[in-house]
Amino acid sequence: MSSSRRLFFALSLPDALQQQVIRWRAEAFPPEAGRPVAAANLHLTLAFLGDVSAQKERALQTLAGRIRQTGFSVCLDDLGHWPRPGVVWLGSKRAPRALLQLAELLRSQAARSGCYQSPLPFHPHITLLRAATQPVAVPPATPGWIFSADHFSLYQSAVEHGRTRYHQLAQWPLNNQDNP
Ligand code: 2AM
Repeated sequence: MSSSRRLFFALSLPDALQQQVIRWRAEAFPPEAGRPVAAANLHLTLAFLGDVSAQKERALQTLAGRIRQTGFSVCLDDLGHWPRPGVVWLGSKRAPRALLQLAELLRSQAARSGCYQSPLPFHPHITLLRAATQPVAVPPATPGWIFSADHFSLYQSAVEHGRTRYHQLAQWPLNNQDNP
């Protein structure tokens, strides 16, 4: 039996923000806009790893644990639609430099460990709707939600009873912004 797991590094959303986002989504988007991502599955992917062996997972966790990076605030003030994957996403007009640096580090560690990394530029986003065929006709929430990222996590993506579930496997702190 294979012991590989489908993994990704991500930022989670604080519970209160998660609830605000799903309430807004329910009001702003009609049912035909797409299939809503479950509240517990809302996250911002930093690096997608694909199917990873237990040995490679251990190595990637060790590397992640060595990262010393300052925490940062993310302003969710942008909204868009990607027709090809059919997703509506929430993002940031100006992603903080520290977020881009963290993702870049995790993605380069993943690439060096043999995990394929897409050549497309990294665009930090939270997928809100899948199977979304229409462009969004909804403005982003104003003035935008802000959340503080004080840790990042490793998740396993699993399909259980036909539904995608994300399980947090580990998390690592990001340093206090006032005391890097
Ligand atoms: P998405 O939300 O834009 O679909 C878990 O599947 C997470 O990893 C999701 O956030 C998903 O991004 C991302 N992901 C899934 N497959 C991917 C791939 N082949 N390349 C990059 N990211 C991927």
